[in-house]
Amino acid sequence: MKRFTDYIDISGEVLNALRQYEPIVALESTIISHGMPYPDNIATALELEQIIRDNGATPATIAIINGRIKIGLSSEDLELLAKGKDVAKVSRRDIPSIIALGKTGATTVASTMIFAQLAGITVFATGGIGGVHRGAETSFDISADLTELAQTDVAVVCAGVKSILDIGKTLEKLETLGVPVLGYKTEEFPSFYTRKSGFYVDYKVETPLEFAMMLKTKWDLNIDGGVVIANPIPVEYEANQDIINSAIKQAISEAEKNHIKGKEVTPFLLSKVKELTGGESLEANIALVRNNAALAAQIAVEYSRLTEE
Ligand code: PSU
Ligand code: MN
Repeated sequence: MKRFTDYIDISGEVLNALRQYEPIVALESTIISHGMPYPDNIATALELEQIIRDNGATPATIAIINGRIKIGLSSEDLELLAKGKDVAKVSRRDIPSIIALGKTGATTVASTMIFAQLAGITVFATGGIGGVHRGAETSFDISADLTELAQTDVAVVCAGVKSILDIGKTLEKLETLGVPVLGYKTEEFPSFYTRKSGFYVDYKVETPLEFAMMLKTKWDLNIDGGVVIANPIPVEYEANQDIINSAIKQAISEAEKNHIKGKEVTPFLLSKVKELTGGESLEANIALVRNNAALAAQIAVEYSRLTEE
């Protein structure tokens, strides 16, 4: 009989950290293959790993390479994902096909959470999570990231959700699913490129230790599922709200015109917004993921201190 470990390759660096119960931070790979252009994506991927090390934790970038789940990627793996040829976008439901057929895929928030949990990693840094799309009342387009957050025990550090989504409905859905939405030094839920959204988090949290205490409490009580940790983009990197909003409007109307459906919707909107806003959005995007990697590492350090006793 095959066990789940037979499907997974863990890098030496990550394996070492797991064996010593040292803090680890998971990173997704869709952000590399579908989220940023080459070569900014590979440079950012490597930089995020270094930021995590500099903050006292071990980075574990996750993907499926030739049908193997990989936790901790080599520079060749990262290069392959960054060039993005024949790289599938893998959410929960894509996992069995991509693995069984020996293909290569980049993991979304949902699938990165699944693999992080299998490997025993509890903190994960990304840019933005998926959510409820605008017009979901007719399209039913709601990201599988939300149902994953309801059941998989991983804390996801993000800069909120992009306003390609309906932020209010996304927060309502997270409430229904019982997912805590916590803000780092903020009462307002951030909207990725900017610090504001007009919507609020459940609790404002002041320190990485407080986050770690909340995670420990949740999982000690067997309340399954993850947590959204919303970390606003640093002020100096905030993008121009009007430019972003008009790009998003145009991207959504082009998606409708072109009848984009299913898993293509998010990558289509992201690349249109990128195209329409040029360097402005890319620079903000890189700055916010760096900020998230640092906070995630600090939370992982506190969480492993709390749980080693
Ligand atoms: N939002 C972003 N950048 C991203 C994504 C979302 O601002 O790169 C990616 C993440 O990997 C996320 C996925 O998990 O898109 C959600 O896709 P979907 O909406 O198809 O579930
Ligand atoms: Mn969708």
